[in-house]
Amino acid sequence: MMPEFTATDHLMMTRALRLAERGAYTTRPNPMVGCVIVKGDEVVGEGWHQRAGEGHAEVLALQEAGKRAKGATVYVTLEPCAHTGSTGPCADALIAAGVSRVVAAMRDPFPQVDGAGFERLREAGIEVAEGLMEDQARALNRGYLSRLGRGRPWVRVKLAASMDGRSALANGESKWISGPASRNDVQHWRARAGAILTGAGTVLADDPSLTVRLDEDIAFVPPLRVVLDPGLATIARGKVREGDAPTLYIHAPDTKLARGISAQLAVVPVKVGRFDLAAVLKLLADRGINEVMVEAGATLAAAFLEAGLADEVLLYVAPVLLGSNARPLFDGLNVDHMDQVMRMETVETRLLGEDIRVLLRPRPS
Ligand code: AOF
Ligand code: ZN
Repeated sequence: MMPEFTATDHLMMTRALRLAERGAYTTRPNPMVGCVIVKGDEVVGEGWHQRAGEGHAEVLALQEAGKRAKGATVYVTLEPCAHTGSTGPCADALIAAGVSRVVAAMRDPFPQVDGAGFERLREAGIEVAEGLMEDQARALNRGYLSRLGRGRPWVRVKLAASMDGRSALANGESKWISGPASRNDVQHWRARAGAILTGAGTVLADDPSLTVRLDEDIAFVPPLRVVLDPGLATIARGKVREGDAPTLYIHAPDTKLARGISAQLAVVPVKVGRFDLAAVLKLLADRGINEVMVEAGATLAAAFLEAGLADEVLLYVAPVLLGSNARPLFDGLNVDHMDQVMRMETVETRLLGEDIRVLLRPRPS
């Protein structure tokens, strides 16, 4: 039987979801989790998971609530954990505090939890209701759920285009197509990604740093920079090796690192001169990466889409015309017939200064 939720339940879960979001740049590889404790009609405790290794949302909220947690209702965006990881089981802490009811948005698919948290609470006589605003909770932790459920991160391909759908001039120049609001917006998407992935061609042509540049008061954990470089041709150069963020080079088997250079390396099989992108993503998932942001050239962007491995396209369109000599957004998506056309769904549009940001997802074929 579907549990009935009241307007207050919705309001409090909305609040818990907002709190969870505050961890977007810092909780990885852990999920974002928010918690609100309500006694009567008063909020007596709130918390959100801030960093992997630190306190869980429920524990922080219980600390604030103190004795008032007894007999209270707890709203939490993810099933309370039943395992001892870096911190103790939240289910036990809730039981010890004497709460009466736990409302959770969704089950935690983490193998050591996966229903065991709910079971433990119910065994202790606590009323448990699951599934309130589950869609929103799932959307919040899309990357975490992708890694656990599909064994690969959520992949977001970022692109910047002119109004006529071009990415760069024929000579490769692409600087300053999109405006300052777009460039700042990109920093926030980078901050929430576990990894920012590019190709050797982009390192050579654009020399990107792929670091996060946000206002000083915004805390973030630097994402891993990943360079797909079969022959390790770019290893000794580029801003991509500078700064605080780690850099991982993925190369083809049998490629040797030049003497005197040290770098973080991983090998992935190559098929007809191209990396096996599914293997690249598996490798990143195994390293705890929930979300990957692809910031590469037209060939790699197309390769992710063609392989069915792009979950999202984040497109910034600038009000500028680059003309017919300019380069296309994708190189390698060969479409000759209508039935080969790749159809996408527009999830969201937004005006950023004079640019338009479009978030797209491929339609299931
Ligand atoms: C919760 N509340 O706030 C979070 C949960 O290493 P640990 O101890 O932090 O455990 C990480 C796992 O705990 C993570 O994979 C997920 O299953 C769960 N996260 N659970 O009850 C929280 N962050
Ligand atoms: Zn926990």
